[in-house]
Amino acid sequence: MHGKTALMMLSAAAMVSAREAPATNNNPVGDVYQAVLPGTSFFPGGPKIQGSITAQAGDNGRGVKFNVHFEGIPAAGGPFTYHLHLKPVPEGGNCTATSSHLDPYEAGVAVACDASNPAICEVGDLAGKHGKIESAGTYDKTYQDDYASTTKSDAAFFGDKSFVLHYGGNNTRITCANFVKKSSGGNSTTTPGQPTGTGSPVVPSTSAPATTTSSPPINAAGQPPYEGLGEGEQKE
Ligand SMILES: [Cu+2]
Repeated sequence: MHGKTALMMLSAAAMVSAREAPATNNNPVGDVYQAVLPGTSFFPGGPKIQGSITAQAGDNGRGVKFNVHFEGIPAAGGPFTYHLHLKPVPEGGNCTATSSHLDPYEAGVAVACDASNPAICEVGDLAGKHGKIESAGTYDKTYQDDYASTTKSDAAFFGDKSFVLHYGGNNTRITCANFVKKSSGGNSTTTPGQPTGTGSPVVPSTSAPATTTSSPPINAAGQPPYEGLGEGEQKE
């Protein structure tokens, strides 16, 4: 009896050998990635599901905020799952070519993803961590994922990869799409409130009348005008 208990403890210890995914930080705020479904089925006669996943860094660069929007979810075949996959969809839309799930810490699927302990899940198992698609029609969900990354050098980066939407029962791939970068936050590495200027206070006093009317006075605190650069050009 004692031997059996020890054996059970040993095998339990062996089961937790997979590395937990670390939370990601310092993801570039303002970089937006989006994957838009083609609106066709990957296999003949399949459901034509439309929609997209939009993703960007969470608050203060912590993790990633996902906005998931699907339309045309069928009434049968659920609950549907979707994941970040390792490879992009090639020209022609072959969802099989996207390989397996994004799983840089080798969580695998032997131990089921547990939404209450998402660090043990595959990074790419978004449905496992944040919910499968349970009902027909339109699906809308926004959530924070602490383990995915929009930092190119991070192992959990998915911005050059894809996602795949599957049937629930047999895991068949229904449709897939590539993430593309939609906008850049720029080099916004400056922190607010850092010391301004090194030289003499050249900012005119408030009594000086402005001669240009195009830009409103936004700088009553006396910051050098060049501090404001970078806010104007946001389209890329
Ligand atoms: Cu998948």
